[in-house]
Amino acid sequence: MDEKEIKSTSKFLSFVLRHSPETIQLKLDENGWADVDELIAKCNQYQKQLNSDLLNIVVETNDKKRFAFNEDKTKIRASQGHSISVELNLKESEPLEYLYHGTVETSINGIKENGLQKMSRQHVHLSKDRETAIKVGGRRGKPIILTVDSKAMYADGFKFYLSENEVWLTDEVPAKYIEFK
Ligand code: HQG
Repeated sequence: MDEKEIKSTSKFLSFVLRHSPETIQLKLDENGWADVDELIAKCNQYQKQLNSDLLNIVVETNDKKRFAFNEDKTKIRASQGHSISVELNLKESEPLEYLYHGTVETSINGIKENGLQKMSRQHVHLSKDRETAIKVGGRRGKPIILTVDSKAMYADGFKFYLSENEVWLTDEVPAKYIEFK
C-alpha cells in the first residue's frame, strides 16, 4: 500500500474522528467510538476509499498512534486531539517533572498573558520531551519550546492525564508555571 494513501487516510480519519463525524454522517458514541463497519461504509459512500486492510495498516503504522481499536476491533476512536466533546475516560497520572510545549512566536504574547489555553481542543497538549515539542511547534513555523513546571502544577492540585498514545493533557497552564526562553 502506498505511503501517500496511508497518510491521506490518516488525515481524513483525524478529521472525522476528532472534529467532524457529521461530514460523512458518522455517529460517534459519547466516548468517541465509531463502529468500524459503519466508518468503512460511510467513507466509501463519501468517496473516501477505505477497507479493513487499509484501516488496520493506518492504525498500526501511525507515527503517533493516533487511533485505537476496542478489544474485538469492532470500534475505533482517536486517542486524543478532539475538538468535539467526547468522554475519553483518560487516566489521571502524576506528570514528569517537566513537560514541554512547542509553539510559535505569534502565540507568545497571548500565552504570557493568559497561559496555555485549550483553544479549539478539549485539552492543552504537552510533550514528554523537547524533540516532540519541536515537531509540534514546527507545524506552524519556527518552533519555540516552552518548559512547563508540571511538578509544581501537580503539587498545586492541577490534574494531568496521559492519553493512550502518550500525549500529556491538562486543562490549562497558567503563565507562572511556564519558562519562556
Ligand atoms: C497556542 C497535534 C495564544 C498553542 C500535535 C498552539 C499535538 C495560544 C495553538 C496536538 C494560547 C493551539 C496539539 C494563548 C495556546 N494565546 N496562543 N493563550 N494558548 N496557544 O493545534 O498543542 O498531529 O490546538 O501554542 O502534535 O499545537 O494532530 O494545539 O500553537 O499533539 O495528532 O494555540 O496536535 O497532534 O493549537 O497541538 P493546537 P497544539 P496531531
